[in-house]
Amino acid sequence: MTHPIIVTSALLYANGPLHFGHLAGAYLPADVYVRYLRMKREDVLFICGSDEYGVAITLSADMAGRSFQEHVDYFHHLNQKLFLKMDISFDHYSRTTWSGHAKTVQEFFLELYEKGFIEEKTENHLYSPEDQRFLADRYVVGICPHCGYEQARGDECQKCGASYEATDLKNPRSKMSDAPLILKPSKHWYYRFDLFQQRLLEWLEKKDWKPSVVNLSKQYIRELHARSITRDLDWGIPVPLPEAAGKVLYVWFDAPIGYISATKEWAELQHDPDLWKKYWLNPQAELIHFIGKDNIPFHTIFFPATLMGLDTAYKTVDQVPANEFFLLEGKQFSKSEGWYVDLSTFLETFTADQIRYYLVANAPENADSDFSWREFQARCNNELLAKFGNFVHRVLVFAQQRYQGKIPPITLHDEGDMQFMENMHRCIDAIDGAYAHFSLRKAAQIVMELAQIGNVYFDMKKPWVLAKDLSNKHLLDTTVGLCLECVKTLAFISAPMIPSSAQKIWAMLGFETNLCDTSWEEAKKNLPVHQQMTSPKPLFVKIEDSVIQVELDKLYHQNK
Ligand code: B3M
Ligand code: ZN
Repeated sequence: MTHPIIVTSALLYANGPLHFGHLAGAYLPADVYVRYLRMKREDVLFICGSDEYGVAITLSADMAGRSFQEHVDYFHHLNQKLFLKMDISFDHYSRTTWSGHAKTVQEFFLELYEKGFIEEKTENHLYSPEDQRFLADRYVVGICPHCGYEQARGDECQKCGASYEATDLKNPRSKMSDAPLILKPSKHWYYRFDLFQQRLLEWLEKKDWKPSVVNLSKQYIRELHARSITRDLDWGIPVPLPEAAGKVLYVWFDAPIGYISATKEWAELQHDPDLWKKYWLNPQAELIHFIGKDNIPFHTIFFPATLMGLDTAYKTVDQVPANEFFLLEGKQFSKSEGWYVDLSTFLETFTADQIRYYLVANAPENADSDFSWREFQARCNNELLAKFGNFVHRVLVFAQQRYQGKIPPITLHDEGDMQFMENMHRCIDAIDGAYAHFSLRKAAQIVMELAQIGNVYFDMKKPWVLAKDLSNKHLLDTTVGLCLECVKTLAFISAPMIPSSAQKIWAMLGFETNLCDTSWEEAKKNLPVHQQMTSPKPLFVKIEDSVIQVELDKLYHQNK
């Protein structure tokens, strides 16, 4: 154990169901990494929760005909269930409507306000008399002030690319009701991010992040200015000032603080209310934020700058393994356009490990990647089933038939045997490095490489031929013994990515413990000779073309 590590995944907006794009971006990479750290015996805490405030929630609730609280309750519980089904092993999944979150956020706000980092300004904002509400940029359309395009968005024009304030739009209208908007003065509170520019630049210099993350962060630091952290909304954390009635804190001010409040809630559940400090008030601790690329500035600039304004020295982020976007058959996921795969329905036909493997092997680490039904089928059939599952099953079945399921001793070592054992240890060390550096694609390649090495060894040694001549007993023992060592090694190295299948292998090898709680160091330890294994069962089933065709028809049918 080296130092406390806190891993967070982006708090998921509670206004829609979890989908593959979310999993590929911020949740599965984090879960694989945390499972690996647990096997390395690290002190790691995995924190997440539902992000339940913000104008996106209010509009989604209005469209669903639910109250805001009913709406976030529905999706908070639905997504908790989906994360469980996907084996995403958070230590705590919180939510930003829990009372302790508002308390922490308001404490932060008041301290920053009293220290002079927050200033008040009254400016004109776009107001809909018909809806009787101010509208955020994303809900405004109008005529682009630069090119006259009539459907320009509130913050930038899709046609000429110009960016501007929503108040610069001509003939601004509500995106939902098309109601005309007027300019109305409103007081808001602005955080002086610009005061932290130098400190952020020096802080960023020491980071060894992906160039895409560093470059985007530097761009935001260069353009830092005071930004409004309050909104005219009737859903959010109230601004804790007497003159701020009706104002709430901007969701991106409160949500990242949710990582801290969620850890406090977790500590209370451990009956040790100060336990959170080991992760957040400890300079030796390590903080890792798993996010999608659209959330980078909020995690590398705005949240750290918020913490830098406080007297207490809170941990600021050490690693930001931000992923690119994950598309569906080449297009962005879109619930509203019916371009999505319903995860609950998906899990009625396929397994969590099948999609986990596919998303790991196809992770959008340095470029957008794509979910293709045909490729999903190919990966599951040609790799998971034909290479990995087939090797495990044929070895366990042979050992069951020839040795009544007892693990034979490894005695002889010819050149091929030594090479096989060395390959196992090489793959263990290689995947150790891949997991440690968030390289999921490489990790998946290593698992399949070792499975293939196992298949080649099994076919070369031909144990079914050796078994015909009793004088080959020691040779046969070694062949089967080494193949079982390879099966065990595959279970270890695949456990972070396909935990359910790895656990099944571990149980079939005769272990009654939880593989994911077993030390990584055990991976190179030989199996106990004569240990009784259990009867082998296939790990995966073949995905037929007809099944995929049904899914493709469903996708194109639901796409409006
Ligand atoms: N809910 C954005 C998103 O879901 C936001 C993340 C908050 S992390 C503090 O993409
Ligand atoms: Zn324009």
